[in-house]
Amino acid sequence: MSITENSPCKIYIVDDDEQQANLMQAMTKTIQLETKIYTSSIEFLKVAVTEHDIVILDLQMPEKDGIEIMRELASCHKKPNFILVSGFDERVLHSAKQLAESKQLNVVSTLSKPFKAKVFIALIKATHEKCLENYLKQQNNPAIDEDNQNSPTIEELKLALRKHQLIVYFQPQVSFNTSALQIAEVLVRWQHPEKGILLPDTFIPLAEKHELMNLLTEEILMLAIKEYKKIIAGGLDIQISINLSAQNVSDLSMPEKLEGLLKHYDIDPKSITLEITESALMNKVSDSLDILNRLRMKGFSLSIDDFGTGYSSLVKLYQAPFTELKIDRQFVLRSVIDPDSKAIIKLCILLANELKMKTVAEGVESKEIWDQLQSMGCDHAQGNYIAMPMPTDEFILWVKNQ
Ligand code: G
Ligand code: G
Ligand code: MN
Repeated sequence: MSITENSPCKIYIVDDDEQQANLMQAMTKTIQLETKIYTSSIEFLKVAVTEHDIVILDLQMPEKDGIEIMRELASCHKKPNFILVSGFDERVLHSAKQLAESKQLNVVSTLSKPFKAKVFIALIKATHEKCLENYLKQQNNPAIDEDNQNSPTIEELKLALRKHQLIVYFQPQVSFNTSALQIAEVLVRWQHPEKGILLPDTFIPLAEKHELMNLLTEEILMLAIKEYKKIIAGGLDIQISINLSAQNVSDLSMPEKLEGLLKHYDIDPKSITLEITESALMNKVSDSLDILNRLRMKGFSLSIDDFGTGYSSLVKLYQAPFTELKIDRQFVLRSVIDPDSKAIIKLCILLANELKMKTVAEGVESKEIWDQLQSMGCDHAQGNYIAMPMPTDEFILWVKNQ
């Protein structure tokens, strides 16, 4: 049996044990998914796999083992979605997964042999749906393609700042308990005259590299304040959260500047949460603590963003006066298919509760994820299941329709 040649998300089974491979193929067949089997790892390495494909990979194989396969694929920038299978114990699978992730390879899940058909089928089904969805998303929005040859230059970005081409969207965060809207995150977009709406991933790293983040953040703050004023004028009583980058938390005068700006527009810092990524705290620790403490004293709430993806220690989390912990979407998205992600979320919530911090899950994309995180005691949800990021007018309408 071969997979449909034109399927955008192909499924490969790479296992030297023919019987085991046939069994897995028969299981996926029950949900109408075709697969292609490779019992030779060397043969498999010749395949042009894409980032949308799924590779069910046995770790233990004679010619080249699973770890070698992942290394070779990573070295030629082939990054499919792996499901690792092994007869070894869980720890081996777990560390193989860590290794893969250190090479920026995506391991969707791991399975110890023998596994239950039901578990395997559910995993393949969920993974296939997710891959297909990502493929469609990329088709509809080529700007998120990392290899996009069309990526903007720093000169274009500087011009965009001068011509005020940046805009802000709002994405609601609601309470898991009451579904009530609490706060909206401000997310920047670039309304490019030719390329359309560009996402921050295409220009924030560029701005960071060229030390343009302070200028960019000033512009975003101005936009956020103006739009927030419109939201308040629209009769809504909500708060907003704004993202800061590492370069913003190294300027010692930033808390005073920000306070002055808000005073000018008659906005109470208590209505504003500042989101700072874990990796931003890696810089000069004493400076960032100085800045964060003064921001907190002025009344701002502070959120640690993308928690779990950086390298910050528990000590740092304890030292900095954060009021909120945002669980990174990579864990949230996988919480319903990957027990390790679920375990990490559990720990994040426990830790946040101990430190009297609020928890926010980002990437709540489905009812399944909502139910999962709700049952785990997370406080607030943000994600496409609730609403996508929206321009101000659309956001106000959305709130009024709730
Ligand atoms: O929608 P989303 O693609 O908006 O955002 C992608 C990433 O870009 C997020 O992780 C977010 O933290 C970051 N980002 C979005 N808006 C801003 C912003 O205004 N400032 C900074 N520093 N980062 C932002
Ligand atoms: O700054 P931060 O990483 O918190 O920004 C949130 C990011 O998550 C934005 O890029 C936003 O577009 C994205 N996002 C929000 N909801 C969802 C979701 O349900 N699924 C996915 N994949 N991304 C989401
Ligand atoms: Mn954020």
